[in-house]
Amino acid sequence: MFWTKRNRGSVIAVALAALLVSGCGAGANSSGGTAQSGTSGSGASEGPTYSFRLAETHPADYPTTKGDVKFAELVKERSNGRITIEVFPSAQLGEEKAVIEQVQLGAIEFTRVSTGPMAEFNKDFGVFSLPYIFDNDEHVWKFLLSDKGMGLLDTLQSSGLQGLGWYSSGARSFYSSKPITSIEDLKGQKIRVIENKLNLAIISALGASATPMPYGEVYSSLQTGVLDAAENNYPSYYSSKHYEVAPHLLLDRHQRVPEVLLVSKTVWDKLSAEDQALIRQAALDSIEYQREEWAKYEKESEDAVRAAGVTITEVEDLTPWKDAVKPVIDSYRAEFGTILEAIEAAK
Ligand code: GTR
Repeated sequence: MFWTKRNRGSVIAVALAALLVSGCGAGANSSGGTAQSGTSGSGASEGPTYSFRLAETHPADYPTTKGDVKFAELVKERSNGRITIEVFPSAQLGEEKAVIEQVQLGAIEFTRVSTGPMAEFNKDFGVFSLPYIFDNDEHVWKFLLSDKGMGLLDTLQSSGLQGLGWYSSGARSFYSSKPITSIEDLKGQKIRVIENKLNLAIISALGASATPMPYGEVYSSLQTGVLDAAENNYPSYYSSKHYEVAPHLLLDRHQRVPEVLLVSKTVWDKLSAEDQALIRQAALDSIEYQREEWAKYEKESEDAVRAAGVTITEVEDLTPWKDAVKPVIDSYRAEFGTILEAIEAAK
């Protein structure tokens, strides 16, 4: 795991690139393109040319990255090659929190991130970190595709971002370098969480100690004992190889934190209404493909970690878990009132 070092270099490179292009329109490269005359044609192949970048934390074979690539292909195809989006996988452009900041500035144009770190950038997005608010993935998707769910993508404008679509991310469970088979076993463990304040409250309600940390640092921290445990879905547990250093998985499925595809509002506002519609539709049309890829990889990764000898304990009774985190949910109920009601109604 050499991500951190490599990322530092990339972040500097990104910042420099941002300075260089800041004079020519939010990273948009109108290389020889002329503004659309608006007199004829469908518009898709007319107008400025753009070459954008999309930052992705996962490697190329991961379902979110495949979704990003599908999205980029649709945009390229439908604009007749005028708008290209290059996907940078494996956190080449930085860890999620830093990338979101760069996207807010317009230095990186697009990204796919978890809604977990987004909670620190837009308060409504914190709702997804509340534990046990969704029964299953079907429930998640019924909410995401509802008016309220799709409306959340637009509320990001006040945070300098525009949401384009949602991707699947399954359920998150705890895994540790020490045997864990019950809620009691988590007590006192140092657990890595995605960097947001809700996660701190949740982990402390479970009697453990939360360590917020970028994803790329978790493997080595588990290996060296800086952390005892972490939490994630099967695909990330497998793809990051965390199972090698934390081979005890406790399936409590405490969170279902969807993924979101974002564009910088600075970039978005410079696009024509036609290009915005084209990009938005391409994002929506990539969702089904990502969900299929997700379902396949979720199964593959579960099989792979089982085959690798991971100890997997299914939590039979979630009552003590739900009781432990209830005060956290209650303390956020007023803040997320109408969103929580919509989530409830989507059951
Ligand atoms: C994964 C998610 C990533 C990242 C990671 C984490 O499930 O797909 O975007 O947020 O979790 O725990 O940092």
